[in-house]
Amino acid sequence: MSIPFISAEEAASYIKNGDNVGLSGFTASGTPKVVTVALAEKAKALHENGQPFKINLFTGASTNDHVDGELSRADAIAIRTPYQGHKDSRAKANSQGMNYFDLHLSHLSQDLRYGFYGDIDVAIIEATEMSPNGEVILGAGLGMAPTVAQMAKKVIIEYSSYYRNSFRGFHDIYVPEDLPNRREIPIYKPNDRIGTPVLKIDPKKIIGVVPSNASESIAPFTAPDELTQRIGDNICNFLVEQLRTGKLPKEFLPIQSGVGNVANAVLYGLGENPEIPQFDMYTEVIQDAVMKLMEEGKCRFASTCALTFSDEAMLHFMDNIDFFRDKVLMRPGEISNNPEVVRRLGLIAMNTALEADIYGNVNSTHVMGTKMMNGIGGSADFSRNAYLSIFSCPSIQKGGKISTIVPMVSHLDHSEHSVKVIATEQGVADLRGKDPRQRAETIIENCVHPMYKELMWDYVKLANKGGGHTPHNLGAAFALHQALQEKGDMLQADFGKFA
Ligand code: 0RQ
Repeated sequence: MSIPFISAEEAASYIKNGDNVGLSGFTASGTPKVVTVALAEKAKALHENGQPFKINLFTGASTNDHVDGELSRADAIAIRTPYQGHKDSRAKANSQGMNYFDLHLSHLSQDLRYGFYGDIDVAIIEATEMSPNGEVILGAGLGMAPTVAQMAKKVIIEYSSYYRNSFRGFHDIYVPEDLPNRREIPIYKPNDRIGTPVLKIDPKKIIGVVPSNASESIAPFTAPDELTQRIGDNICNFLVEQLRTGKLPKEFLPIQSGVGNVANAVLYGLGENPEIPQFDMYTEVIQDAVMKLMEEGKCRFASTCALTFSDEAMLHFMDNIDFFRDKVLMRPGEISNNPEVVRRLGLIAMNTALEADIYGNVNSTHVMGTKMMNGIGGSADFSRNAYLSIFSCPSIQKGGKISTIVPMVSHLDHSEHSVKVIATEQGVADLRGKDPRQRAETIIENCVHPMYKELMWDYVKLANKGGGHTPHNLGAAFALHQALQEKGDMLQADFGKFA
């Protein structure tokens, strides 16, 4: 069967107002790059003619400017899930111009297969190789590609010629069996292969192939600065102590690491610390730092959903692809983030907080409890089920006008039951085995910035007047947030009227 090459504009013409559209990819990696740009143009033209056009967009995780950026600016998204990280889609979600619901990344494939959100009308899948019988080699990220390709009524392939070498063998495509007869996901080590290297798509559903030669356009991460280095060092020293005291097995445990500069700094720190043994990763995203750790022999293997490499690092990966063939495996997000596997492998999960409270609850998503930043992403898939879940952040933001440790988080993503350790550049609070009042003490002493310590102790004294297992003064609990809102500085909080 021959599948025609078509233009991005023709591909976009098959996507209708109100369609549910599912994409391959995870972060920018493996995400379509040309059809959605044409779709945004189509939406703008229709809107200028007074006609409605919006799609419902389902992806593995965040995307790229070609997807969330273009479609948000064109006001072409009605429903969006499970995660976004683009300034324009963030603005849409916060101005109520798009119905965004923030979901654990491991959940969406199953939710879709069981029809929670309707059918998938069109799937757009980035392929790096393809045969006429619909066998596809995916690109640098999988996300939900297997599920949306299987469910979609129509499939559009974006055929990428950007990569100089073949990705064949880097993917492990596996979809869990249907309920109620599902068996265990048979991953017992990070490098276990359980599926197939190719994605098989019914060729009758493929309406066309759109050529693309765009890179992922991921900017390089900056080297750790003094602040992120201090957070990274604190976490590394803590992990070394866990090894010394036998709380971590001497072989170490596989690592999950979120994205961003702190995550990068921790990885650099692990690489440089001679007391940290060689390790594996079981994670959702690997960034530039991991490639370096592999070349240094520190990281043996990484199971991931995407290679979120900067363009420069991706070229290096391609140049040395044979070195990485037995060291990297990409899985669908449903498997890379699967709680069953996370618990079995006993991961050390390291994620980032916007704010944490004195009892160990964490907000990763909502600034001042109201404005969406990105979303929960995979952070709770991992942290709820990890052997050790660590959340980190700088102790202050915006030049000290914000303390990231507050009396009560203004939005809750990770409860005290999932958060085992909090780390800032000030130090580390190990919350295991501590009751709420002991947790407050260790968090304030070890993690709060010196400029906020007195204020935090004043809150504890006030809260303790009311007694209880987890003491709070409900009037004063958000006094720091209120001071920021009204006076532009949390340090101006005044508990006087609550005393
Ligand atoms: O503002 O951009 O104006 O400078 O928030 O903060 O410190 O640069 O942190 O980029 O690592 O992001 C939690 C958002 C942290 C991210 C979050 C302001 C701060 C700055 C960014 P500016 P930083 P990072 C893997 C796992 C959830 C998903 C997840 C995230 C900006 O890590 O989205 O973990 N996590 N996924 O000044 C007001 C506060 C603030 C604040 C920071 N308390 N109040 N503003 N900022 N704290 C990935 C995937 O799932 C794919």
